[in-house]
Amino acid sequence: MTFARSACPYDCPDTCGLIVETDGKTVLKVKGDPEHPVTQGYVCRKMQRYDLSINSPDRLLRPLKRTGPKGAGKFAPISWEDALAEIYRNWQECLDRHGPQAILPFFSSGAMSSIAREGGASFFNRLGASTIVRTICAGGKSAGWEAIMGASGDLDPRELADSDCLIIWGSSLTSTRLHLLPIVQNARKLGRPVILVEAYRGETAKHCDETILLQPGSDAALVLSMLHVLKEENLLDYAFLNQYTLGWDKLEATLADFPPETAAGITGVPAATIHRLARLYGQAKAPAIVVGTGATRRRNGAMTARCLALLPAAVGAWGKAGGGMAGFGPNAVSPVNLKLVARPDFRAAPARAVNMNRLAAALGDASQEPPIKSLFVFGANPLAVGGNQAALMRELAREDLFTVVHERFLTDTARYADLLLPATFSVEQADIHTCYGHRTLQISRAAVPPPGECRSNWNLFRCLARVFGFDDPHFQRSEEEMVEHVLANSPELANLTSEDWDTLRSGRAISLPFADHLRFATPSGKIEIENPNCPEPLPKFIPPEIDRYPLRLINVPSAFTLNSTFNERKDLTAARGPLALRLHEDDARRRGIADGARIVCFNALAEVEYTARITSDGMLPGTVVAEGVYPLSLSHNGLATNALISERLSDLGEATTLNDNAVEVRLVP
Ligand SMILES: Nc1nc2c(c(=O)[nH]1)N[C@H]1C(S)=C(S)[C@@H](COP(=O)(O)OP(=O)(O)OC[C@H]3O[C@@H](n4cnc5c(=O)[nH]c(N)nc54)[C@H](O)[C@@H]3O)O[C@H]1N2
Ligand SMILES: Nc1nc2c(c(=O)[nH]1)N[C@H]1C(S)=C(S)[C@@H](COP(=O)(O)OP(=O)(O)OC[C@H]3O[C@@H](n4cnc5c(=O)[nH]c(N)nc54)[C@H](O)[C@@H]3O)O[C@H]1N2
Ligand code: SF4
Ligand SMILES: [Mo]
Repeated sequence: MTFARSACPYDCPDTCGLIVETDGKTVLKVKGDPEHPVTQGYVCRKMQRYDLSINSPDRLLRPLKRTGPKGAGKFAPISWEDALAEIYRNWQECLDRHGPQAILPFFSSGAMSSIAREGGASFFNRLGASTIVRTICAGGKSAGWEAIMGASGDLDPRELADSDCLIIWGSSLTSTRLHLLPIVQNARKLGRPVILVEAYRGETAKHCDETILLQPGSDAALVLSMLHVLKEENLLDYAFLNQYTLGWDKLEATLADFPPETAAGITGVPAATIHRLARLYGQAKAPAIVVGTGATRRRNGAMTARCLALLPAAVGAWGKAGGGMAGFGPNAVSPVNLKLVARPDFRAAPARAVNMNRLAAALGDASQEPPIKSLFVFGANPLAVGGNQAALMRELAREDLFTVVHERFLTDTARYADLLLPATFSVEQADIHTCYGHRTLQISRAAVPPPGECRSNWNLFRCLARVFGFDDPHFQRSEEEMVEHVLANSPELANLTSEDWDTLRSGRAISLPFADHLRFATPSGKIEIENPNCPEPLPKFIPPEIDRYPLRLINVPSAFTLNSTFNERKDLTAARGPLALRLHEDDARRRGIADGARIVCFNALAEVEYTARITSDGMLPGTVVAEGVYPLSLSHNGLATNALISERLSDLGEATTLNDNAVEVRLVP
């Protein structure tokens, strides 16, 4: 038996350290690494049986070529050489007839490690293909943060141990930020208040003193009203505001519009609760807010993030140990130079940028020059996670679209592939693991060889580079060589000690210094409350738009899956239960819906069937909640929640508006 160190590769803020037990050929067990400085040996329930995913009988082990209609999932084996030759033939024809921009790569966050995630970009940059705008996750939140805070790093969760008041703002952290839970529990043990501000009362609420439920999309009104109270009660830190911010006076003049009585009507939060929350926050010595992403996946999402960032500035929290904000990312800049992997310099000319949230629209737009004739998907499952699922399904079924998918399982998207190429798991390749939740960095080496004919992302792109005759030394590097190349040429690592390097090379994670929370990486060096470069120079409340459907649909991550990843695990999907929609009892009663009933949720885009789950206090009336991303094989009527999601983009950042969709619900007769 051998042991190897590794890291969880998934799109999760924790990037847990792992210990992989193998017999040299196969993975026997995966455990948490007790030596990891943050995750300390504990991993979530999804990864406690990572071996079941790695050794799954459903894993794709050899290249496959489609033999049935698109979507039917019928394939026959093909050799790698033939598959690569087919890609070459098809793309050469594409290049001749339409030029390289008729080819669109779609990649996202299936594997977050640096080379697996970014390496493919270098190939497509060299090819001159269209680019993909990757804003399906937190693009609105980041754009809002940057508009006011610049590229400043926020709190590493470890810093929260010093905070005397925690507000969890729209985060289901028992699912998505598990390693914050001990910090939350410890704060409560010490008698420090922990308040949850949410549109949905899920598991996280059980770990907080109080849950304040609001109407989805009304967060900015709550923030401005809290500021109104803080001003009235002399709880603003003018010394901090004068020294470290720009534009406060103008913002302050707008607060008169948000007395708690007015904000109560907008948010659904009682005026007395707003008063109490503002006082609690303003009177704390070092208050901290942990911001999830849910509230910012909206048409007013970036503005919501900008408004949230006003709170720690207004009370001078950034100046106090443990005070400030977490959830936007503690890395001011990436610790490793990802340009060395993605090679933007390979691009000879700027290319068309296609927004990943608008894939159905982009594929369907025959008038664009050139139209998209080939789609190459890796590390992503757009049919399951994007918007307008029914339209995307129609586009993917098009015979004239040559689709290649590099995957580990027969996902919803993979079923539409012309060629389906087998991908590795993280434990079968070398890579660098940065972390977007805390300031750690780790490298990992292959613990076992790839099974069957699986190839890692990087090895696949090296093969494609060879077939296309791209002989730049970049494509000659093995994964291990790429790891070394990137580590040796990342300026952010220049100050590592020799002890750090030893730790890193031993496969353990190192901790990097926390950001300096009084250095703001904006053009002025101050928190830019007023930003003249934004279409709206001042933060404000933008009311959620009214739609002709009466209910607001929001999406909540499931503890049993990670977006569409882990849907291959029957142990996890069985525990998660059927595709369900959670409704308030008032909304259910009005529609004659009982708990467990089969219902249809619909809007102008689609009709999706769910099992009804009724709660008396899970949300305010008017909100409905879908938890988790379900594969179509587990849907009731061949469509899942993402069929109800529009392709609209956020106010700044061209990001997803996943949580900004109106629907109606009726009983299935
Ligand atoms: N188990 C598990 N872990 C995951 C994931 C998963 O799917 N499952 N996803 C991973 C990914 S890709 C990401 S980006 C991260 C973070 O994943 P995110 O999807 O950003 O999840 P959270 O940060 O928990 O934020 C979601 C919360 O926002 C709330 N919310 C929705 N709308 C509003 C609103 O208008 N106002 C307020 N106040 N709250 C609202 C929802 O009720 C929900 O509890 O987690 C990662 N980790
Ligand atoms: N309804 C709803 N929709 C959502 C969300 C939600 O909470 N609810 N969350 C949204 C968010 S925050 C995000 S970030 C997106 C995520 O959407 P995606 O980035 O598409 O992520 P996943 O759904 O996890 O799919 C990742 C795929 O990559 C594959 N994969 C994993 N590792 C590798 C690898 O090394 N190589 C290759 N080639 N493939 C690999 C996995 O098998 C999996 O099928 O979804 C968004 N969509
Ligand atoms: S999904 Fe998140 S919590 Fe679970 S092991 Fe991976 S990094 Fe850790
Ligand atoms: Mo995400």
